[in-house]
Amino acid sequence: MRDATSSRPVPLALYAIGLGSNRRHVRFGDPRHVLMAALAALESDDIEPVDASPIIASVPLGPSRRRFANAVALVASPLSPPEMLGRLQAIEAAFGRRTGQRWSTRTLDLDILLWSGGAWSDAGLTIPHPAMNARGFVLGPLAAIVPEWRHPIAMRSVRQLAARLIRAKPVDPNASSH
Ligand code: A4P
Ligand code: MG
Repeated sequence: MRDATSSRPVPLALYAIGLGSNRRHVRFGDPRHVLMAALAALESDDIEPVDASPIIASVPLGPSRRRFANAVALVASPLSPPEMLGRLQAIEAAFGRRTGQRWSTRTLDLDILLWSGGAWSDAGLTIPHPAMNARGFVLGPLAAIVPEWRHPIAMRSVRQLAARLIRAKPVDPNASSH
């Protein structure tokens, strides 16, 4: 990837993106297939897929009763965190995500979990994702692809955070995979 105004390479950042779905898509099918389509949709001129976790099935956290499919993608990009959030929201919209009700059933939810620049906080965006350390459906897939990535606030690796969560919840219903 190069800066359009010069031949200098633009520095790339790594992002870990959390994907979730618990609603069928009219074209792509069940939530697992929605995530497969979303992983493909992430790739663009300035978003380069690096790795992707297995897709797991997880019980819903919160009021929704439908099971989720969850996964994590690792991508490299010159985009800033707000630019990346804008891209993710455009992809969510293209998948027909309903907005308005928090934690409602959704076709596609894309969250920025971690960024190689460390922490980011503004009115519309917080990185690391504030809830990630308490969620097996995030830490499990994340540990499958970037176990050594150090959470910049907890100062622990993803592997350590995942192990700590499993110890805290010995029977983790979100650990099951397809
Ligand atoms: N926002 C702030 N930080 C971030 C970030 N790091 N990544 C802002 C993405 N967005 C971020 O999010 C609301 C606003 O958060 C965005 O406009 C953005 O500016 P949203 O995705 O529009 O709304 P939401 O997803 O309904 O709310 P929230 O709080 O993000 O919900 P979560 O935490 O994403 O939880 N159970 C299972 N098993 N699996 C799931 O994937 N997901 C949820 C949703 C609930 N239960 C689940 C799952
Ligand atoms: Mg979200």
